[in-house]
Amino acid sequence: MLNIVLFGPPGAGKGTQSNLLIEKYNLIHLSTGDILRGEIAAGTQLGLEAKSIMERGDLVPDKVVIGMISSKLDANPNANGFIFDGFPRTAAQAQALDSLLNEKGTSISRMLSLKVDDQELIKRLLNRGKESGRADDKDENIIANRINEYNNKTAPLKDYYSLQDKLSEVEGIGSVQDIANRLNEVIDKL
Ligand code: B4P
Repeated sequence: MLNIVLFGPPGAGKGTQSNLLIEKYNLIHLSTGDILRGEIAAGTQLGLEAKSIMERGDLVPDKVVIGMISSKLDANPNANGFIFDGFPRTAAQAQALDSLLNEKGTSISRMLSLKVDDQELIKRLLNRGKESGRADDKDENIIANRINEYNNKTAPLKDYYSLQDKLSEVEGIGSVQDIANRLNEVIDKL
């Protein structure tokens, strides 16, 4: 199985690149952000709990997102592999993902980490905010909080995967196709 963690700060291009990778490698896309926004749109209890947390730019509790990923893994027993987009975001999530995959006799193949500077992230997210209406993309203070959450709780996961010799850092500035080519080059060598 090919199991990729697509990693990077908010606005790095994880969602954008995931859409290309799932086509090319026939993988299932698991985006915790998309799943949470789906719950909010459907007005479920989980969505109601997540809405205000996401609008502040904070992370949703580990227990909630780990449960979501666990049920998506169970729902796709014959998958060729998965792209984890926006998950894991904390050490507890990374450990839970390792044990969920281990139970299924598989593991993470590689973490691909997109490198983009803060100025470019802010520009991309404010731009998307104008079109998508996403509350967490409209306000520069909320974007700053998301970047802060990333630096404090999520970026250290690069060490977690590096210690397992599974980290590849990829330049995330350039055209969408150029970045896709860089990611493909790493995956094709696995
Ligand atoms: P996510 O949905 O994961 O949102 P994101 O990190 O902001 O977006 P993404 O990174 O996918 O966007 P992309 O770069 O593709 O999370 C939102 C919130 O959900 C979190 O703040 C948190 O509250 C919650 N959450 C999600 N997962 C969680 C978890 N595991 N644990 C706890 N909480 C969780 O795109 C950004 C923009 O850049 C787009 O407009 C795109 O068109 C543009 N872009 C992409 N590539 C580009 C390029 N090469 N050049 C120029 N622009 C580009």
